[in-house]
Amino acid sequence: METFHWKIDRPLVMGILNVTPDSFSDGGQHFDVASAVARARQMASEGADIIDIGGESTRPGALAVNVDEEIRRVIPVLEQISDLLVSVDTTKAIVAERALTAGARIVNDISAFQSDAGMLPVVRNFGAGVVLMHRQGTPTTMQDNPRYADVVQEVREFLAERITTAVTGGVKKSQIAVDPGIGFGKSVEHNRQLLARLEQFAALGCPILVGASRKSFIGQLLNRPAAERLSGSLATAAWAVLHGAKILRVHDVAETVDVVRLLATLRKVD
Ligand code: YH5
Repeated sequence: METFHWKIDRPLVMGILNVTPDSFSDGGQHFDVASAVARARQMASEGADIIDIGGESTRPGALAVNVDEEIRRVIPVLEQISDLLVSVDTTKAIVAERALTAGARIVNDISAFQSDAGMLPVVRNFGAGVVLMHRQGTPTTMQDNPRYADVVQEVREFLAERITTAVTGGVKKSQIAVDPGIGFGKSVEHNRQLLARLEQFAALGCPILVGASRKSFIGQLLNRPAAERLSGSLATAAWAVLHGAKILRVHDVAETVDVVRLLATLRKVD
């Protein structure tokens, strides 16, 4: 397989595809492969550049899922959408390896190679793209009492160190995208600072991914429940693009694609 290199001439939209039982209407342990495939195809038709498939809930307070269950959720769906550009949202090397074998090209590792020592070699050996994200703590405890002296400086230094570790381990810098990890062990003010000073991540020299879609800091800043965060998510997406984001991880693909396209049109001076 050819090595994946991020080559980005316009902001990319990554559509979120959750394949966790709680994201399906029956609410039970059963979920439908066909409806997940249909959702992926719908996002692609709406203009998603990447489909990010995840079988482990990473919401605050969520419990870990075992590897067999994660594989059982992710791989059957992935096998049917391998004609699309797919990233796999996992921290487990075995899940990543199975997903890359089934046609995914990118690993979205919210632990930035810190959960599983096998992950870096898998990314290197498959020549996969990778997203390295900052988080403080683990999903169970991360929102309890997040603390930083300077959140932007700490997150930037962490990501610089993870890039160095990856490159030293044989991953090409051109395979790497970085992510400040909005909502992962951050207060509302920490999230606000990361976005307000997003330009300060450009010096890392890798494309910046922002995942702010529907997250609770938007709800808290606007006093909106989860179902009423579309406007806030789109405003955040526009802000992020204008301040250097190259990949937007979102639930609402059609609306976000409109934002990206309109910004591209407005940028032209001729
Ligand atoms: C991310 O930022 N986020 S999963 C809570 C919400 C809404 C959305 C309370 N995986 C990221 O999407 N991967 C997740 O409402 C991610 N960057 C990357 N690279 C959490 C999520 C969410 C949580």
